[in-house]
Amino acid sequence: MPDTSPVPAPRAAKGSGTMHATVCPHDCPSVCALEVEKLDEGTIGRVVGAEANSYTAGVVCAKVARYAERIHHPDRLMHPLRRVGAKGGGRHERISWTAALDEIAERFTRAAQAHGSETVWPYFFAGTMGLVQRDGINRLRHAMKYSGMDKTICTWIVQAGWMAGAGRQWGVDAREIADSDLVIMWGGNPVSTQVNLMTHVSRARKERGSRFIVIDPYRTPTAQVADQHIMLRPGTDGALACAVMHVMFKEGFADRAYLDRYTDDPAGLERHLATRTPQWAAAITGLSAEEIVGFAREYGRTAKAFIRVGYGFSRSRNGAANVHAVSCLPAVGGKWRHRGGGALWNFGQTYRWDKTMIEGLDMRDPAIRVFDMSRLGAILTGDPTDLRGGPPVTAMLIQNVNPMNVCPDLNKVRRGFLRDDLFVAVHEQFMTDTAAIADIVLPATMFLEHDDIYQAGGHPHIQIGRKIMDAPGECRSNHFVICELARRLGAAHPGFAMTEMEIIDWTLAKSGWPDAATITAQRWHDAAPDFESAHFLNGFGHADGRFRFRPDWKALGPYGERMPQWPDFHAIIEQPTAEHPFRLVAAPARSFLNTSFTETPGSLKRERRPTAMIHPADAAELGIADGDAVTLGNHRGAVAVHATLFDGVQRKVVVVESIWPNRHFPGGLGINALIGDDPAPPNGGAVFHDTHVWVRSA
Ligand SMILES: Nc1nc2c(c(=O)[nH]1)N[C@H]1C(S)=C(S)[C@@H](COP(=O)(O)OP(=O)(O)OC[C@H]3O[C@@H](n4cnc5c(=O)[nH]c(N)nc54)[C@H](O)[C@@H]3O)O[C@H]1N2
Ligand SMILES: Nc1nc2c(c(=O)[nH]1)N[C@H]1C(S)=C(S)[C@@H](COP(=O)(O)OP(=O)(O)OC[C@H]3O[C@@H](n4cnc5c(=O)[nH]c(N)nc54)[C@H](O)[C@@H]3O)O[C@H]1N2
Ligand code: SF4
Ligand SMILES: [Mo]
Repeated sequence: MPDTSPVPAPRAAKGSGTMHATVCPHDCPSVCALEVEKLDEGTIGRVVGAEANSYTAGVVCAKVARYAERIHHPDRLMHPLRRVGAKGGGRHERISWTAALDEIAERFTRAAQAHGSETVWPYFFAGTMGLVQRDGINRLRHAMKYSGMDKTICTWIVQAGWMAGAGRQWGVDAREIADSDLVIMWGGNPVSTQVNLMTHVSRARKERGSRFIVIDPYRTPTAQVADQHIMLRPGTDGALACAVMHVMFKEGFADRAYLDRYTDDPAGLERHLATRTPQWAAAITGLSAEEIVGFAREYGRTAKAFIRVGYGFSRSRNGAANVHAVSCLPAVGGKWRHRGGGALWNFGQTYRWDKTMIEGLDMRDPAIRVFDMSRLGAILTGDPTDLRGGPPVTAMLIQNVNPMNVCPDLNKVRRGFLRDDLFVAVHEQFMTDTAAIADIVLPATMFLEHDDIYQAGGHPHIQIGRKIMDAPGECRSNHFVICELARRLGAAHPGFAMTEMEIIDWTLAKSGWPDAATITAQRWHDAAPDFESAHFLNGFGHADGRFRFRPDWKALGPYGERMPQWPDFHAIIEQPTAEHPFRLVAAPARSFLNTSFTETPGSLKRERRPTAMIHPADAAELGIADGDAVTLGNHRGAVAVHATLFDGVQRKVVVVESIWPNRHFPGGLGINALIGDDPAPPNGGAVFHDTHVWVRSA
């Protein structure tokens, strides 16, 4: 239910500064409502969470609380740069904005003349989550018929898994956790990656004695504070979920009336699950059958049981099947019927945006090829399947993403970027690994220096963040760069002549939301669906309104055909072998946000250095002591880090929290050098936690 209570102004500043309401722009489900202290025209002080926002509830993560370190960082890019010397040598000289933009436009024009427009590839992701600054690059792409991309690097696999069953991208509001008796964090680490969820969990534990269970291959900071940590082998969640459902059917916890009314084939599911016993799942997950049965009974008997579906357990080759299997649980138990019961992955479809003006969708040509962004290395090294019979990529504009760090198979990505016939322009806030290999580098604004509008994944608020200060040096916004390039390239669309605020107002009006002035005055707009809709009590998102235990995987993507018909353990993960006996989980680090904050002193101090967390018994076998230099490797590459002995993992599972810049590794490439870029079924996506490796004392 939307919260419509009147919202007070931001709290008062402590000293002579002023407090400004804004929004955290980073790629995080929390999308916190912030209050930022402005000390003078060019300086910020404190950054705090808005107490009046019912989701943020006055809390922000430590790294954003220290934002002054990032926005006023001495290494911020201030001027456009042009490469001098060899590609990848990292040397650049200062040039003017006019020279930089002219050169990009000229190189794009020449490339398109030589190879056709699809040779140019605008590449972006969610460094800022603002819709105008993030997605405006697509307007240029559509106007110029440049190659497009599916945004497969983050939410793609979990989305396929969730949509397969539920068919609509929303769910139970996390604020309803106040009414939950059991909260399950499945494959996610909110203490590190979306701290606000923990506010709601902590309140429920205090106020109604709710239990909190974490399902994760390692003892994360979230698992540490849970009532129970189910520490399974990575990539085996499908087996655990099936065994839980097996017990629910067998022991009378299945809600037969609900199943008949709301699901596709409960009888077929029950038959299928007959062989998916706790013993079967124990062998696959490395858990004991007793632990699985105990968990199933607790879930089975608790009506108000809330599952927060994380991203982590989707980042495997079988991730979509795992997510779907987990999403079946609240349907089998009829949990959706209860306040505080059900599940949440993401609120994406709540917002019903009309993004025509932002993305230039009225110019979209469906004949133009669309790449899988996670296959960047394969694309740049000319894999014919990826290029789809089209020309090689010879020119790129990169905004809001740092692919030389974050993409899978970094050796391949680097080979691609070092091609002599490839021109790359990178628009960035810092000299990232990607900016360092660029031909032209452009300095970008930060969120307090431009206007934008934000939606959230973890809660249903629409928020607007206004520019509150001028950018330092010659930093310019993404919108500026896109519009200036459009002018030089002759791209025509009304969006190129509008300000950010005009685009925001157009988008709000077309999408049926209040206008920007109203939302700014209210500080946010709560777009929560009503109880019946959020709980799918009016039906799930498929034409027949029924949850699908037997999804139409083929309809969800080209690799769907290979997937199991029913929820199952899909045995296509990169299993350990004699040569590669370990499984690597490359999970997010608490003080970084992907690669952002890897430059701030506070975060660097807390994370210290790239570290492999290894079980003491495995370390003893390998003759590795705490703090030793070790190498992890497989057929894709080798990466040197330091070992920490850690008993919060199963044997033969190793965890390296990420994403450290490449310069922190002696070999010059980070952990993603070990990760495969093969597309996960049904529709592609990157498998960051599904890697087998060997571990050696260095
Ligand atoms: N090993 C491992 N690898 C992973 C993951 C993992 O868990 N483990 N997670 C994956 C996931 S989920 C994701 S989403 C990706 C994220 O990968 P990225 O999108 O690359 O991650 P970020 O560091 O959030 O943002 C990238 C850059 O955007 C820049 N930026 C921020 N705001 C702006 C702006 O307004 N304009 C411009 N031009 N630039 C801006 C920042 O300075 C930053 O360098 O990484 C993936 N890679
Ligand atoms: N501090 C911090 N915050 C972040 C980020 C960050 O890098 N650092 N990244 C941001 C981004 S882009 C995103 S998408 C979100 C992601 O946030 P989350 O939803 O938390 O998801 P992940 O980061 O992918 O994975 C988190 C957990 O999944 C676990 N995991 C890995 N494999 C499996 C498995 O097979 N089964 C199970 N059950 N668990 C598994 C990992 O061990 C890890 O603890 O966080 C955002 N917030
Ligand atoms: S928790 Fe996420 S949204 Fe909130 S301030 Fe930190 S990074 Fe930003
Ligand atoms: Mo992400």
